Amino acid sequence: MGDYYQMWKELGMDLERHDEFLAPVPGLYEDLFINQKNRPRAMEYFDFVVSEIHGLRVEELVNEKKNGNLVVSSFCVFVPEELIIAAGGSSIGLCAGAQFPIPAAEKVLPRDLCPLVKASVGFKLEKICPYFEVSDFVVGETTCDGKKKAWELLNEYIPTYVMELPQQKTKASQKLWEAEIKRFKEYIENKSGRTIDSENLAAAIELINKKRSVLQRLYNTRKVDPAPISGKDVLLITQLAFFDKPERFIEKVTTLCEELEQRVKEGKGVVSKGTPRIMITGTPMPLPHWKIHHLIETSGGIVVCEESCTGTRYFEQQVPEEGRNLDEQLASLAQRAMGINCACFTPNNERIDDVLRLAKEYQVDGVIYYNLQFCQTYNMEYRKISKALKAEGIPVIQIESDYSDSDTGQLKTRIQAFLEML
Ligand code: BJ8
Repeated sequence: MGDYYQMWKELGMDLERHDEFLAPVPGLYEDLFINQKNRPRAMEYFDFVVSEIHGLRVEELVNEKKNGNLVVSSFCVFVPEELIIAAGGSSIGLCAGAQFPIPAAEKVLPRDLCPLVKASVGFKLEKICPYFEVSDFVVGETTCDGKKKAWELLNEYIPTYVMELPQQKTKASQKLWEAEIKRFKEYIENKSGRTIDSENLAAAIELINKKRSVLQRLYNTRKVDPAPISGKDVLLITQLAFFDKPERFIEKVTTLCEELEQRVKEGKGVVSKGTPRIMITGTPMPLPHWKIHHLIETSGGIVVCEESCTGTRYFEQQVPEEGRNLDEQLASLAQRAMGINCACFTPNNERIDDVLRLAKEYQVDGVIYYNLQFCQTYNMEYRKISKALKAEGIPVIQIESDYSDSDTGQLKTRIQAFLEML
C-alpha cells in the first residue's frame, strides 16, 4: 500500500490503533485467499483493491469531496444508493465485519448485542475506518432493534440520518417507504446543493442496475458443477461491491465473468465435480468476515450461493427502468425494497420461496443457515425455513457465531460432520 499517513492524519484517524488493526490483514489475506488453488486470473484486481483497502479508494473519495461531491455511508441494502449517485455523490456500504473494534463498542453498548451493530459503532469510536471519517453523514434504517437504537448513539459522533423502513410488505408500507425515499431525496439535495431530476436519477438507476446484473452474471457461473470460482472469492467481490467505484467494478467483474464462462465451457472448476455444494442463508457477512466460507471450503465443501445481503438479496431485485418522470422513478425505488426479503419483515414467507428456489437453481447438496449472534429475527426464521428445506429433502444445519475465532474448532467439527453426511 502507498503512503497514506498524511491523509489518514488529516481525516482525524487514530494512527496507532489503525496500524494495529491493519497489521494482520496481509498475512490473513495471503492464507485465506492467495493460497487457494486454481484461482481465476481476474481475481488480481480484487487482490489489489484489498491491498489498497484504506488507501486508493479513500483517496478517490477525499478528492470527490474536494470537488464538492457528497460521500455518504450506510449499512443496509434498503438504502437507495441511486439517490446519492444522482446527486453526484459516492455511496459506501460500511463493513462492520471485524472483531477488533468490538471491545471499544462494548463500553457503550450492551455486550449481548449483534456483532454487526457493535462493530458499526466500534469502528467510529476507535477512529480506524477512513470511510467513516471521510463520510459527510451516515444513513441508518429502522430494520432491527439493535440498529435502530445504535443510530441514536452514532449520531453523537457523526450526523446519522435515519430512514423508517416499514415492517410489512403491504401497499400502505410501500407508500410509507416511498415517502421516506422522497424525504431522503430532499435531504440529499439539501446537503449537496444539487437537484435530483429524472435525468440524473435515470442514469444512476441504470448504473446501479448494471452493477446488480453483473453480480447476477457472476453468480450464474456458480450454478454449474464444478463451480469455476470459490465461494470465498465471490463473497469478497460482493463485499467490495459496496465500496468500489461502480463503473470500474462493473468492468472488472465483467472481465472475471468472461474468464469464468470460459472455464464453464471447458468444464474446469476450482474443485472437482461432485464436491458437496453448499448454500449459505441468513445474516450478512460484511468485510472482513470470511470465517464460515473458509471453514466450509477447507473442510471439503464449496459455497455456491449466499442468500444474504452480501449475496443475492443485494442484487436480485432491479429497479424498474420504465418510469420516466421523477415520481414514477421514486416509486420504482420503493418497489424494489419490497422485494428484498429481510427477516425484519413480518410475515416474510417470500424468503422461504427464495431459499427453495435458489437451492434448486444452484444445485445445492446442503444448506448452512447462518446467523450472527443475538440476531433474533433471522434466528426465529430458522424454524420455517428449515421445515421447508427438510420437506424438500434438502439437509440443513444452523450455525450461530460472531466475528471472533473462539468457536472455530467447534464449528469446523460441526461443518465437517455435516459435509460427510451429504
Ligand atoms: S436488509 S439483513 S442489511 S437489515 S444488524 S438484522 S444481523 S441483529 S443486518 Fe441487514 Fe438490511 Fe436486513 Fe440486509 Fe440481525 Fe444484526 Fe440486526 Fe442485521
